[in-house]
Amino acid sequence: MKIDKIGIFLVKMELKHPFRTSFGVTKERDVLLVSLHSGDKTGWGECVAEHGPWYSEETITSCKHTITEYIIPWIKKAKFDHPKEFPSIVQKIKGNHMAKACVEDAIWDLYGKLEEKTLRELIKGEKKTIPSGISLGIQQDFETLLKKIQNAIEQKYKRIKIKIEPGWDVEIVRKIRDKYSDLPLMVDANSAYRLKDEDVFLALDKYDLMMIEQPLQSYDIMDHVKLQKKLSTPLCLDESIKSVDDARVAIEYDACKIINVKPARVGGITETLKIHELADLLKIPLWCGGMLETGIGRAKNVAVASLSTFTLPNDISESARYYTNYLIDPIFELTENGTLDVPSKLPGIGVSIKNEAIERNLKEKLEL
Ligand code: OSB
Ligand code: MG
Repeated sequence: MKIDKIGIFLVKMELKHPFRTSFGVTKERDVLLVSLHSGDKTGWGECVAEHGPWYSEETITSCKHTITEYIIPWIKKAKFDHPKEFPSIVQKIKGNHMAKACVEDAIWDLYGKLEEKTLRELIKGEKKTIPSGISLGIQQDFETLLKKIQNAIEQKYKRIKIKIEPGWDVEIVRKIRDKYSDLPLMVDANSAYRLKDEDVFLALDKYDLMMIEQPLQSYDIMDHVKLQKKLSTPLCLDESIKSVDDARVAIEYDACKIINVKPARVGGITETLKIHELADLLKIPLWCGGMLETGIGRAKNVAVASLSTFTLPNDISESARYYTNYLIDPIFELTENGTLDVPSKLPGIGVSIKNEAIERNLKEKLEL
């Protein structure tokens, strides 16, 4: 693949509502976008890192540094024909998965455009529509959460995930279950607890949750093993799984029964495909997580969620959920069945990029 020109864009995206998790509140995101140009074709990637190192070690500033100082100069020098060769080009860079994934995404998109194939076709995703779930942040009070749940049910989201933290957990779930006894419901702690807090999870175990996501610290695999043994509710790991090897260890030791795959967390689409193969072999259900992506990252996630092992509802909501400034056309809209259509008309990620929407909120632009 011949890359003639590379663009880096830092775009300010204001969220419609603050999104609160156990590790902090997000009101706006500075989104880093990478564009790779070959002839008249352009591939796009979105970096999902946050402002601070709360969800993982990476930040938007560390990603910009790693991308501009290392990844871009290295891919400019390298000769490669297929996006699957990208991980070997950047192999010497330890970690920095979100930085790598952003550039790898742009390479896949560009490759799709050059080959005139959709990303779903390139990765052999089987589904043409994907089930959509919604992730609801921690709210100021239960009434506000209840309204958001009611709206999500009316919109036909296939499952509701609520964020939990100490003080906003068992009682909240009990009150939701009082009102909605059969609602497909799950919780995500973003590592807010330790094994000594197991009583919280023993209590949650009674509420027929689909799963409990990332209750303990990301490095506490053995503590997740101990906790899973005491629960009938499946544990799902998010932050703990940074590679196919992490997935193999977690599954082998029974630290979880389900994996939330975020392609950016594991370093890109190529590593995601390895986790898909492992999950297929071991019959582990997957779903695609989200990081408050704009349409660019969302379109990539939708294609990934079309893989056959991604059987559970994904944290991929419709475009209107977080932002009003749409970077893509067409936007993703929830169908009456609570699904999103996997783009099939345009190659690559299957959506057009609206340059004027990027320009509107541009904070910085680099050409490399
Ligand atoms: O843990 O899944 C998470 C958002 C930011 C950081 C971490 C997480 C989340 C979400 C939102 O839950 C998922 C989404 O709708 O994009
Ligand atoms: Mg999570």
